Amino acid sequence: MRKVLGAFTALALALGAAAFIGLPGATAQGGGTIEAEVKYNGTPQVEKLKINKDTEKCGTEAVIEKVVVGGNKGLAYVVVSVPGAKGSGKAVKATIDQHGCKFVPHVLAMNPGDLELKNSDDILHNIHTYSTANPSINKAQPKFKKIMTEKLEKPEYVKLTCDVHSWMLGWVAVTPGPAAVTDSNGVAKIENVPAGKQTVEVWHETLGKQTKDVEVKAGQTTKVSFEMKK
Ligand SMILES: [Cu+2]
Repeated sequence: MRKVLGAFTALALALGAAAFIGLPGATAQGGGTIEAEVKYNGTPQVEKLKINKDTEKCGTEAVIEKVVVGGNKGLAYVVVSVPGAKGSGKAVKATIDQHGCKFVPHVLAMNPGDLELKNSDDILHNIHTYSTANPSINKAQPKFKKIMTEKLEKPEYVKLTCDVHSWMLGWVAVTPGPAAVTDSNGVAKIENVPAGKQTVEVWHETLGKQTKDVEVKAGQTTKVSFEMKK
């Protein structure tokens, strides 16, 4: 019996090693990759605001990134998610920082669970969320409180502000399935999406939401493109 168990363990270890180094056929859960490209045909909307509060940490100018358009008309800060692929992939610890009196990143995608809020500014901030599915949060985060953890357990696009610094604005997308946020070229990649028919949802803070159906194939990249309109 011991010998059989030993052989079984050796086989399990070998399989584990194959998965680890990514041999063909060892793709996690037989999933595929979705690569979404989001474009915007309008003009970027980035506002600059003079500030005179906590200037030693915040600087004297705040940049409000409403519509950020990069190379090739790519739209940044779009949340791309696959709501139907619930429970796939592994949960990652979601962290948002308050740095230079800005929420960093400006848009964060996470699965339902804990959101870690960091204060690396050494000044008082205040976490104020405008949520409806999740309980609304309105809590001071003094400079000595470097990290706070809050629960966001229901899928929702949550607006995040600070009552101390009126210009501070961030978004937390709590998505049931895997998600990613587009980069400055308007591209986001989601890996390990279960093969089969999936609906891809894109959401932007001022331009709204769109969906498209795609067919995901194991071990392959499925490309999908969106154009957001005003
Ligand atoms: Cu603040």
